[in-house]
Amino acid sequence: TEKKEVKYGTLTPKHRTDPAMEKFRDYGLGQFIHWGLYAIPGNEWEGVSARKGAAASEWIRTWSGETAPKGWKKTYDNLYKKFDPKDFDANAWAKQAKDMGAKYMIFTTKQHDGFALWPTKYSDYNITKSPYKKDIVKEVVDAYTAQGIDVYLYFSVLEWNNPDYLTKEPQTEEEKKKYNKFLQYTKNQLMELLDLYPEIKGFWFDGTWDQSWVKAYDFTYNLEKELRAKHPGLIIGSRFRNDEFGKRHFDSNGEILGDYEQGWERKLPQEYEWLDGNDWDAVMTIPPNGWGYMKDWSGLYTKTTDDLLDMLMQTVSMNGNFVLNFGPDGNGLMHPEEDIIAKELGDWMKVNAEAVYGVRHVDLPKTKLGYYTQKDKNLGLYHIYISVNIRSNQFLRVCG
Ligand code: JFZ
Repeated sequence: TEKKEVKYGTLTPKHRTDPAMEKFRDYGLGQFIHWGLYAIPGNEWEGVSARKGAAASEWIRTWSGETAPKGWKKTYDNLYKKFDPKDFDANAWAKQAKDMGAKYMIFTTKQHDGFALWPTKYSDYNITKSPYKKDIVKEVVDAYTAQGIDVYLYFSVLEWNNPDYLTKEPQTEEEKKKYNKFLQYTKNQLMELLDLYPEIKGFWFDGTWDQSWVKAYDFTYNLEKELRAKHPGLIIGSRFRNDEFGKRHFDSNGEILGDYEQGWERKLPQEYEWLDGNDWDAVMTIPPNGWGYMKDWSGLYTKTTDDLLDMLMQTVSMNGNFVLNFGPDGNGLMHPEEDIIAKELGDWMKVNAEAVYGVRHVDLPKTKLGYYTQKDKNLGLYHIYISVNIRSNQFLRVCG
């Protein structure tokens, strides 16, 4: 097939071989943390659940209809005045993640509500205006880095309450002016994050689906270049930008945009071939949906440790990283069920880590017993592990 002329296509090779990317490839297991103002309501308000089926708890600001409290959006936007997590201990989080076996973590610097957990110069809607005041992003980056866990920053481009934000492509001169201001603000914040936290390994972008951003391909193309120039080795997923034809994740020639495929969210590929040799991560919630703290898990199917181990092994057997989400509450404590799962995963990882870290896909027919992974193929030490998705069992080692 003929190659299409794409000016704003991919900027990086399909398979980066620099040390930063090789390290990414070996992580196996990661932790996601969604924390922000939504942690205070925990998907309910004054005894009324906003669940509406299984709507995502971090989207509670969009609560509408008969059950929504009066003036809800205003109430939500003022929650920062109550953000004072008295039990927050970044070192305790990092220790737990380490014990669980996470090699990297992704932390929400700013979700769709626009509230920044770091003292950004570019918006007043940030942590310094809360009673807590201190730089939460710094606490997290420092604590995890000290545990040897690589940190990636989640960043939502879209902001629900920013007057300069538009969802549609700007049309009038006034709209263009406003949106350009927003783009500059986004760039400033990203550069600021790289200045403040030079230890970070990458960004996990989100909220990039609106037409305003899609049509800003010239800006986003150059921004990607600038971010990479400022921070050599930076890792960016495929959810950051699109080409001039509006193609997201993959450009119009099917080339991956960014360094790894970022579309595996609460779902896993069935076939290795679907991945087309690209790097990837899978991000997973324990409840069906909902990334931020959800006080009440009753009536929802929540994944068991065995479910998650099965998903972890399926992921690493296909060369992906499995990233498990945690949503701490408004005081900074994990959900009690998350604590249990972290411990159980960690216990399993202590025995079976060899089948998870630095492993690669094995070209063998699938087995119902579990998943194959291999290591050290290049050294002629060819090991195949069969993980069994029952916690009491360990993987079987087959040497060849
Ligand atoms: C986004 C957010 O809206 C959500 O709150 C959470 O942060 C999650 C990790 O990311 O949700 C998405 C984004 C993309 C898809 C699905 C949910 N998608 O591409 O299928």
